[in-house]
Amino acid sequence: MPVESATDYRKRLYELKNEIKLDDYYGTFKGTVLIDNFRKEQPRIEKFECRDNDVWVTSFPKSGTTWAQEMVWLLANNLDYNGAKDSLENRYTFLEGVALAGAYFKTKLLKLPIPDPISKLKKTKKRRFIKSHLPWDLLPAQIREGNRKSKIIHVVRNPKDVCVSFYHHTKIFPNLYVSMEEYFDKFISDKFLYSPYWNGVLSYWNKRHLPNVLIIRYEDMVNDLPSIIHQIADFLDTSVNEEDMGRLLHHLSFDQMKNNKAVNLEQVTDLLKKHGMLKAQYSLMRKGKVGSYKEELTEEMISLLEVWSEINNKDTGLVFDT
Ligand code: PPS
Repeated sequence: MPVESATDYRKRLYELKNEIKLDDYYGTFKGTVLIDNFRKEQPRIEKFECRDNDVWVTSFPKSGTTWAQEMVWLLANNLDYNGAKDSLENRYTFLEGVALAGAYFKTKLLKLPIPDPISKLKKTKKRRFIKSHLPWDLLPAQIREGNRKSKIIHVVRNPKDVCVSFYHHTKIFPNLYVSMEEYFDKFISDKFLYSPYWNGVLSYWNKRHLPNVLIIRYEDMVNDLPSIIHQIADFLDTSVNEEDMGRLLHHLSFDQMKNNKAVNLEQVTDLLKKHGMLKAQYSLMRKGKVGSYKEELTEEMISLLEVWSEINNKDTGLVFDT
């Protein structure tokens, strides 16, 4: 890109930062944009009692969390495919879920009973599996201060594909679903749910040296899933033989995951459909590719994302193979 246009894009980013305001249902928590409802939850999460054998799967939304969750759960549970027929929502507790989507669905969807995640986790006797999209700075104090050996697997994905995937995900949140252009401006000016993307990702990347933190890349999962499976298995003190590997790869393939009701969010989307709340065609397993952003973002959007990434990801050592 010629230098003068990079300068133009920087200028545009700066303008957008000033122009775009936070929607009024949002609040900012240690710099992260979340539904204001999180205010009640934050002190409880801060004080949450972790256990050494807890397993966390964390990510910025749309980074391949569900895929990683299924892989991690199976590896940590002796490849119990029968147990994996239970929904992922039951097998994992979404730490901040009630404060975000929960509050919305609960009131709108005929008082759907969504259990309080923290009370549920306190009562759980078995090994606990926890999902969160919170950045490192908003995790419980015991994790941040290194008082527990809980294992944290953090998934990262290149921001261009995340940006597009997140846009499509907003179809299940009618109050967030706007045009791509409007959404894009919010995302790139760090005014969208869970923004800033770069803080979310780098807050974990900077902890990658900790023995209880493992960072995996979505792009590596797409390109070489067996290596990632071995890496996670090692991290969880287990192993996978050749025979097991074949079945696991098949189970985790895009087509299988897309048709697997225990992981594809169909139970939620069916409910939304039933209540006329799904505003457009939605599938959690949408494309499952690296680089599908090219089909939907304009050249200008791509250049803005590149300049934005250059500014925010300078000298961090984190690279995405796109
Ligand atoms: S969420 O809602 O934040 O939990 O979404 P998340 O699970 O993090 O990300 C959804 C994207 O992951 C893709 N995905 C897969 N890709 C390849 N193979 C498999 N098996 C797979 N499972 C999920 C999914 O398709 C979403 O990406 P997009 O680009 O939207 O297709």
